[in-house]
Amino acid sequence: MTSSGSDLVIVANRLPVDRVTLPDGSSDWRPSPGGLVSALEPVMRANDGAWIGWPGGADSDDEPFDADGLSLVPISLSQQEIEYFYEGFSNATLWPLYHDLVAKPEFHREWWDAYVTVNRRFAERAAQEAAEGGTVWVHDYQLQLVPQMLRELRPDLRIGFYLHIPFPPAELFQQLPWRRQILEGLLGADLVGFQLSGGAQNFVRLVRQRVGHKTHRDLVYLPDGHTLRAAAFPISIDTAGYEELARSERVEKRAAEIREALGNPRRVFLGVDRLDYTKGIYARLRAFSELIIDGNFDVEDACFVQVATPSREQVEQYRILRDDIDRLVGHINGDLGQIGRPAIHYLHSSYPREEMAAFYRAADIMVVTPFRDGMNLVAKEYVACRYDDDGALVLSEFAGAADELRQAWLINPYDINGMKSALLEAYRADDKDRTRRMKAMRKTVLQHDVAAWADSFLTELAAARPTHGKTVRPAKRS
Ligand code: GDG
Repeated sequence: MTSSGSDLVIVANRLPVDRVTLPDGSSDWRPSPGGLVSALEPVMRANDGAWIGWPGGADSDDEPFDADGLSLVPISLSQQEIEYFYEGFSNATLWPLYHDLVAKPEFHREWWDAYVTVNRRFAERAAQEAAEGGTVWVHDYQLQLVPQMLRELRPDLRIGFYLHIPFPPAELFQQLPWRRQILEGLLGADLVGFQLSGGAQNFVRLVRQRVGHKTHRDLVYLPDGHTLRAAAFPISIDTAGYEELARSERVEKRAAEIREALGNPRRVFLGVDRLDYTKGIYARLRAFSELIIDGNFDVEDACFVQVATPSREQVEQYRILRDDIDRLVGHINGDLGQIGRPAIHYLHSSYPREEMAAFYRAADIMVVTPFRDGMNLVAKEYVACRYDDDGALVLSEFAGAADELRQAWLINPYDINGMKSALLEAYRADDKDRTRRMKAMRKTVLQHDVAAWADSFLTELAAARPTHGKTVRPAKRS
């Protein structure tokens, strides 16, 4: 940040770095390469940007620092705030409520109080960091109160908000005891972005009904005279980056090794998810196992590799899920496996990006079956890695990605028989069918990459307040 502040401030729950402990016991930061970082990095650099977020861990009390030329501003959380704000209100109240009540949301007043306190801390820090007339882009469900809190502190700013998860229909959102406060929190923004237009429509309808503001299509007219726009900006991935990785010799070699280690079955099915109850892992493994039980193929013909990245392990629902999946995999492999040939290869672990690309390259059928998902980047990453125009994608209708990847084998994850039929069709599909579908999906993912997503959001944000402040400079494309 310069002494006069940053023209672009990103506010997200997590900083784009992880703390690592060095051999001498001291600690350092390592970039955590995610889609959001690679999308925003070029535009951050072009605008002297700053990123505000929690570095992980309790009471970290770190000073702002530069990592690889990016200016990072840590926000400290106490142990109780981690439990109430992060594990509690964010991940045990809002997460299930916004995902169609796949699990039952818990409502606790002390969790809400912590949510307000932590949102205020983020807003105050953003108010300090942003230059006069600058742009602040707030991300995701953990920080929905920040736009309004920031607007009160700094009316000169242009404020954007992007929700990475679905925004629920009024019938579900209504349950939230603090529904009005959340809506008002978001109303501090000039532009609110959603994955799908359905989310934007749900939001505008709720604002009309619950807050009473006048709305017209995607616009909300606020009493202070400013207008807010709510629109869809489907997020994407660094498509070219994934393809390049997939084409590398190391990844090709590793993909061949993986198939070899699996015993070179005719078809490899793959699932890659954070271990989360929204992702439909249990139902998908059951569907696969029933295809073996029904005699459609056996463990020499096909196996299922399920990568489940550890996630939110302090939250009870996630512990229960982990036990359920452990038991199911044990059960299926006990019943159906043979020596050296389990039906399911279950990996509860996280891997480097390169290894993920090798998994995508090794898999014939990618299985993505969430009960509800904002977008699902894994589906797009698989497509990006299939530069050979081969590979089949089985995709839930309830993932945001299904709106764009129409040529996948689309399924309803609640319908086990329907899912079985689609898995079998994908298993039996001929080369021509697979190629036709993959070609079309690749075209979509290549055109709509994450850089295009960030550009379009920031361009719309500038247009939402045209006569106001500075304009964010576009990223310099390499
Ligand atoms: C939320 C929304 C929305 C996973 N395991 C490893 C690993 N990953 C990477 C994947 C992918 C990302 O994590 C997961 O993204 P998803 O989109 O699939 O799902 P969520 O984590 O639930 O993300 C979702 C997204 O935000 C963006 O807006 O699409 O709907 O729920 O990139 O590759 N990466 C590495 N090792 C792993 O073990 N390196």
